[in-house]
Amino acid sequence: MVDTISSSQQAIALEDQYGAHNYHPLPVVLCKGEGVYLWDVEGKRYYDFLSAYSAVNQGHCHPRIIQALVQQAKELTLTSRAFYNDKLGLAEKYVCETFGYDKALFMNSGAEANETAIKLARKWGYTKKNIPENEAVIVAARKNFHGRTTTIISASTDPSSRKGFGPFMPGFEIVDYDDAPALEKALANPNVCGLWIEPIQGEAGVYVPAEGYLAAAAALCKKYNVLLMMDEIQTGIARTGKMLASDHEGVRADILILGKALSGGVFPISVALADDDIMLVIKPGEHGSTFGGNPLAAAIVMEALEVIKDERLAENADRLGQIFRQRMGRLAQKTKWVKLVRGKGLLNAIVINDTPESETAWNLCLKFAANGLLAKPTHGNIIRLAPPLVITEEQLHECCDIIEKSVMELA
Ligand code: IF1
Repeated sequence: MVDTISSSQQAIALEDQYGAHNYHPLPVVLCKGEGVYLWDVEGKRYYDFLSAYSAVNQGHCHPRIIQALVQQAKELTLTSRAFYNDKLGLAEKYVCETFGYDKALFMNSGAEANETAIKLARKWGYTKKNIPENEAVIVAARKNFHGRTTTIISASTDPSSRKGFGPFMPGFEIVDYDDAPALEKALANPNVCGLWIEPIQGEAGVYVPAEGYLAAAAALCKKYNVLLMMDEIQTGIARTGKMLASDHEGVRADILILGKALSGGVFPISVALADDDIMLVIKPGEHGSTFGGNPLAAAIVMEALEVIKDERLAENADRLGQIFRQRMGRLAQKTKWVKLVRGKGLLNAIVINDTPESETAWNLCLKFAANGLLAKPTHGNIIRLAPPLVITEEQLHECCDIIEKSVMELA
């Protein structure tokens, strides 16, 4: 017999008793989402300023994407790749034409798409760059976040991602992010097959590199015959005011890694995109997953990306992001609590003027929630602020008012 939830505390108690304690959520229990809004089980409405970490760029339960899901779900959801299906080829063509690559390899989670990129880069290194077998090196950035598998955390510099999970995968070298000279030194190693970076470091606190860094990194990759593996899982799909954050500098990755908003938060879909000379190093039977490339995901991803284009969400993110940073900049002038605002498009963060160990950012997010807006600190004193890209200017101002009111309520 299936129980139902009748109160927030009942839901929280159930998760506490029966669920792994691998998260520390805000004490909010959500039961409905529509556009920029979420409702808790008591019926309170919130503005969503996290967007499921940029998976819900199209807004919660976008009707066109839900329609695509429901329609396909009634026909065929999964065949495995032992056979063809009538949607995957269409979705592969669609994403290749949208992002300008020869081929796509669909997976499910962002971590799996990153793992795919690692395997592609390594195998390309052995077969095309003549790196000695098992000696390929991938250069990653300090403070990166690419997912939570044991290989991916082998390249992490965050103790909370790594501690207690060794031994780690060899073949990763760390360089400071946003430091082109350090990058040149690392890429000069002939055993380096890939440079694996985010165009903006999301989890590190929405750290935007200096203008020109991405272009310099791309040029160094070309100079040293290294694949640029760009993780746009959080920054892609219009979040930063362009279809890809790399587009702000006209940079084209050799391996483009996408996830999250590929489905508008409706279904786990991720993809690695590359041209033939890279993608075809993986032969039949060497990589894949049960659900990777399923017809349901294929139907959803085409509609989810059509919505991004039809509703001009990149343009909206660009325009409203500027207004948002202006409002937050003015707030920083008025209060000791907000040190600065940074970001691009509608991927922004405020840095709270307290130590990372302090509870201030957490307490401020509790005040946001009491005042009808949901956000959560990244590391310590940094609060990521990222609404669905369908937000209107009027709603954005209302949210800035909530943020301002909440900050002023801090002691
Ligand atoms: C959690 C962080 C954000 C990502 C980038 C790959 C992945 C992510 C740039 C992996 C996923 C999510 C994971 C989620 C919280 C969230 C997160 F706090 F973990 F670091 F956004 F910053 N590359 N980010 O941001 O994709 O396997 O999750 O589909 O793990 O708590 P995934």
